[in-house]
Amino acid sequence: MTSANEIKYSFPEGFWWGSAASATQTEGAADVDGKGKNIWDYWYEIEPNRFFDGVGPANTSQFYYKYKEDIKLMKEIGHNSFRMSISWSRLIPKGTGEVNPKAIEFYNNVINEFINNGIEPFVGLFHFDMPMELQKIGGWESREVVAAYEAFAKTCFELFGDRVKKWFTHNEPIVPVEGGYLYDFHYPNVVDFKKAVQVGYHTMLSSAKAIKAYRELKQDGKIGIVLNLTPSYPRSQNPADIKASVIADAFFNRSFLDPSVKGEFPQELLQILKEEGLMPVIEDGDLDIIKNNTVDILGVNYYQPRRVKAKENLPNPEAPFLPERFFDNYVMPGRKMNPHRGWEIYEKGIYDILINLKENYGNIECFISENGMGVEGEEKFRDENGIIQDDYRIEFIREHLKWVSKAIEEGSNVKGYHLWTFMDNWSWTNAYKNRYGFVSVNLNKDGERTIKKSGHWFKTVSDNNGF
Ligand code: BGP
Repeated sequence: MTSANEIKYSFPEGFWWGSAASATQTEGAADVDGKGKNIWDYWYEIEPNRFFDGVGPANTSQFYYKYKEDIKLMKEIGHNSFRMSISWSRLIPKGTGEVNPKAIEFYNNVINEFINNGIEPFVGLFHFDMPMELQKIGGWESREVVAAYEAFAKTCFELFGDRVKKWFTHNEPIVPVEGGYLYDFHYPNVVDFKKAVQVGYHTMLSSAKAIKAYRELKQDGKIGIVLNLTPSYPRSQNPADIKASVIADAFFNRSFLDPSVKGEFPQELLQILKEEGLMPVIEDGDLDIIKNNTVDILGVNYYQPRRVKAKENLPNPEAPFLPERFFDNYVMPGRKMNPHRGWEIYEKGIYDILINLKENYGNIECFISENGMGVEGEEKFRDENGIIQDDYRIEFIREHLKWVSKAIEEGSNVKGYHLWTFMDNWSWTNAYKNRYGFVSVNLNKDGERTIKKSGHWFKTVSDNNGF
């Protein structure tokens, strides 16, 4: 173990060390104890070919059965906090109406197990997993679904809010917009910008409504949202490149960040939507709800930067409207890559985000809610003692934490670091291709768990509150 005087980067007392995961990606038991179907269960049924190696969400990593063992392992690797999500279609199988008693029992057991092990559960309400019955009536396109979500959120607060003191309305709400309505990587696989805008708007409204409901219950906790803030770097300081990056930022970051923290949408975005006739349907009173119900706390997911440049060619005026009408993605020569996921690794991005929050968003309380590295074929790094020697992951985390530490020195209000993810899990259409965990999951041996080298390393970091 590193001794205290060797600690070069130390973190503020009470720093949150842990990881994050989501229900659909870890629980398994997708068709058990009354759980309803969500869009992932359904999409896999009709198009299994869309998923890596044809592996679907039915079993994932079996957290439903193994949660005790998993929470014990979390404790073993130094977690003091962990973000999970509640599966809407497990708790309320049809999305509205009847609540599933088996799900109440399961989530009560899980939350209690966390608390008994000294790990604070942070709980998310929506992590890409729309109940199928609600998708049938339009999912986030529909105002009825906003009402259903508000009722679901309230049910969760009432059932679990006595013990859960950190809630998150959504995880990366831009992703279902991108995946489901622009770029065809989530069900319902629609490519339609107008619908995308309505979906984004309804999601944002639902977040504000859940926050309002939470505050009305006076439960004495904090409520926030988790956003994937992907800094938009221009290729150059040429005004055309800068303009491209400002627009990309407005579409992909500020679309949710500004209303969540400041209660209003960015002007740059509104202007484009108005000019293009793409404004969503907004009902009377909505904007006040958004204005008056901003977040207490922000989760920041950071994996990669976005690099952009001014458009090289005029867009085809007949082609479907996509944000890329205003910029091209820029492939920077010599960028550092994670080839398995195809994502650039740029550690300083995490610092840039935190400084942006400090300077332009009132230094809102925040934490790194996801950061991590998915690697294919990790079995080849397993040593003779059965431990995966994932030194690349340790380096990845360490290099990001150095920048987090620098941001703290400069006054950032960042309170913790959660890795994506605790154990290898099912990554949506990538299924089990890339492994992200501190703990490996052997799918051929009933999901056997083994702590990787990074998990052991993380324990020392957490114990020393630094490295
Ligand atoms: C985030 C999601 C996670 C997780 C992670 C890794 O966008 O919140 O659910 O999956 O990314 O990405 P992927 O699984 O696509 O490799």
